Amino acid sequence: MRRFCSLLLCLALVLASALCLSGCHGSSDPTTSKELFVVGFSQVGSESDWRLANTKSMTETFTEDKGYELRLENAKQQQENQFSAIRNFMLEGVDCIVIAPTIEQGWENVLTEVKNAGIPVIILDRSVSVTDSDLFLSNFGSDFLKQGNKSVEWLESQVEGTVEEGDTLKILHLQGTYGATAQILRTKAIEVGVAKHSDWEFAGQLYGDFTEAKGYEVVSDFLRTNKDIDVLYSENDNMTFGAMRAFDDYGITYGEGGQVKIITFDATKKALQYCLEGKINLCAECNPLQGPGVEKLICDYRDGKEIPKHVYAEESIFTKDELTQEFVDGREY
Ligand code: GYE
Repeated sequence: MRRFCSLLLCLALVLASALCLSGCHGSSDPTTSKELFVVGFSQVGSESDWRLANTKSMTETFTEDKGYELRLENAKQQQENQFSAIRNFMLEGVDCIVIAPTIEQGWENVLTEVKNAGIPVIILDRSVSVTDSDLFLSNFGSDFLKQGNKSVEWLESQVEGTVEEGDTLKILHLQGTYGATAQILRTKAIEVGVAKHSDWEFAGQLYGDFTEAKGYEVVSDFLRTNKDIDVLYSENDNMTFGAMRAFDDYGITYGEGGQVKIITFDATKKALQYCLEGKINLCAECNPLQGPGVEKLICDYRDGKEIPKHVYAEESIFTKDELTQEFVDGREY
């Protein structure tokens, strides 16, 4: 009887540890590092508030008490740094690699190496342009074209019938990192908008690399020779903040009742606050809280379930009318 009991106990233990290893929702023992599921995460950088919130979401999701070890590498916006981080992850034999790619091109080789090493890859936030879609399990991110199209539609609704005969609507376009999906598709939306309306034109298209410092620098330079702007279409909040400081320096008014209408992407807390105060006209949301979604994909993969190739977050656009102080205060990022 005793023997039978200890046999049962052994069986129960084996079963429990198997569940710990494969079940994503149960907790495994954090003291036995062997049981942790190791995720190598190659992050773009720390260029924006959006990015910081995205990194935080990942570190708060993949915790030891939930059975994970997250190895985070900051690429400082350099694709080369991502390649070496990923090759190190392979050498270390991590269980899964999550990549937030800086730009779309150039991934074929390194992803083939990872595939040959048998390590699953999840692409986060932006996308990669590869011919073999088996090089990654899934792409969890945002529909950047939809964000751009919604913003352009909003602009159409605002300016329709307001541009005088013989005049044009002058749009200053601040662009993010060239070649990044967020840049390519937000740019596409406004370029299509400008091509569609004979009375819209670009006052300028400036390279802001998604940072506040660069946004301030290039808009300041621009304003030195040209102040004839009706709209700022800025591909992220931080570049917008930089542009707003440049407008302030030159005494150019913006927002509600101002000279320049501002459209910004991300809708982080600070931008929403400005929107509520009437300093920004439109915030197109881009949700950085992607950790839980990535974890769900990893769980499903470990459970042998079918994984969708693309998962897009639900996102909306905000004007002052959709906002309350309570909503802005409750914003997590
Ligand atoms: O809009 C920007 C960040 O790829 C969605 O990158 C991301 C963009 C985001 O630096 O703030």
